[in-house]
Amino acid sequence: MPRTLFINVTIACLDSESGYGLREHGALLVEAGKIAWLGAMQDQPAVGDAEVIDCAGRLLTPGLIDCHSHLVYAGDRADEFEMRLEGASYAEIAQRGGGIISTVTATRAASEAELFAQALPRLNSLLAEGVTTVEIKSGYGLDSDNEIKMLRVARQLGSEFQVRVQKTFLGAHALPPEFAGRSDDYIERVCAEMLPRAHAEGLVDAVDVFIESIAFSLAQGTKVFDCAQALGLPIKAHVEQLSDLGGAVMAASRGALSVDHIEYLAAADVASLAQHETVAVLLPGAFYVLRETQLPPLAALREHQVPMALASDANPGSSPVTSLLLVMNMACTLFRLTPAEALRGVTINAARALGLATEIGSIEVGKQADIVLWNVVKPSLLSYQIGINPCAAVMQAGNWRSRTGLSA
Ligand code: DI6
Ligand code: FE
Repeated sequence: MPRTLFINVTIACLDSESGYGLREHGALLVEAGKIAWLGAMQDQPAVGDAEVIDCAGRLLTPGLIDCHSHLVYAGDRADEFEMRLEGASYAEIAQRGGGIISTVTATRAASEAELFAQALPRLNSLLAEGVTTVEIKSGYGLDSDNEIKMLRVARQLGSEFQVRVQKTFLGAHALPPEFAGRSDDYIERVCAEMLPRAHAEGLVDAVDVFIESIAFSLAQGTKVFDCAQALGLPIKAHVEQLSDLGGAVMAASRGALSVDHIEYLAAADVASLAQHETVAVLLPGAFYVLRETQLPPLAALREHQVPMALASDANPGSSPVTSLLLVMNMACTLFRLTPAEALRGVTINAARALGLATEIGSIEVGKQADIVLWNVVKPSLLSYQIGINPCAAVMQAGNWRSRTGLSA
């Protein structure tokens, strides 16, 4: 395992309660896959045979973390994109049997190899911009075999590429057509068979539910969480995306890692997120694609110091987005996050949303050496530019994943 000393580097440590935690003229030692030392350049330790990288003042950050994606699926929904441009809404398309269910049909018909091949360019797009951890949800299988198939593909992506994949079971994403009119029976199936089987195969790091008028009720979501927590699994939820059903408060009160979307969350309910240390995951890609106008309760989130994460929500319907840098820009422009909040959203707060903040998400001694060197000298440039990829080099767990930009 290489020992590497970075010198003459500007480090956004993300190790404080706000801001970048910026350290200029710094140095950083990576050893045994971890961050072994960091400090001012003039204090750098004697490092023997370590490789020394002169960063010429460039910016180093933690590896980016995409804490909410539906990266594994088959087909596309470009036709629905056109329908929405002609005036149909996302909910109307779903009610007509399109939407999530059309991706379920395509995903059920695909083999593991086909799903893997189709997910690959999307994963590569994330990796090219310095993503070192990605969460991938099931939810387009909606029966045991097909949910397990999706999660196996997610696992395979993580074992064949230098990226950490967190697998989330989202069996309660939509009602499959064979259960039409019997949603309670489907939830029973999720709890009694689908989740336990996927968990028994070691495929579940967390359990998600979609609580919404076009998906499942608050009571049904609660039932799935009962089952997840009985298995000792962390929970998170898609809530308040299109309407306010009280899902975020319910999830937070059960200690959910995160509540995601939350455009329709009432400001008065934000205190319960703070109380239970639940992360607010904002998904500006879906907000943009659906031309949503209802903003998440940002002032209340800030007032209560709820950690805000940002993610791609990469999916074929509401967010065909595989660029976290673009998501950072959208969060600033659409939600008026500061560039510092945006970077926190894809590093330390995304790590919190996955329950991994003791291991990754910031540059601190003892944490895993997931780091990105960028061809920029200050962090606001990451949120500000659109369409340029300034990623110069990426290290995952102390090993180089790409280093072509090191000498640039
Ligand atoms: N909300 C989302 O953003 C994705 N799932 C969900 O519950 C969208 C899934 C899709 O439209 O395919
Ligand atoms: Fe989603």
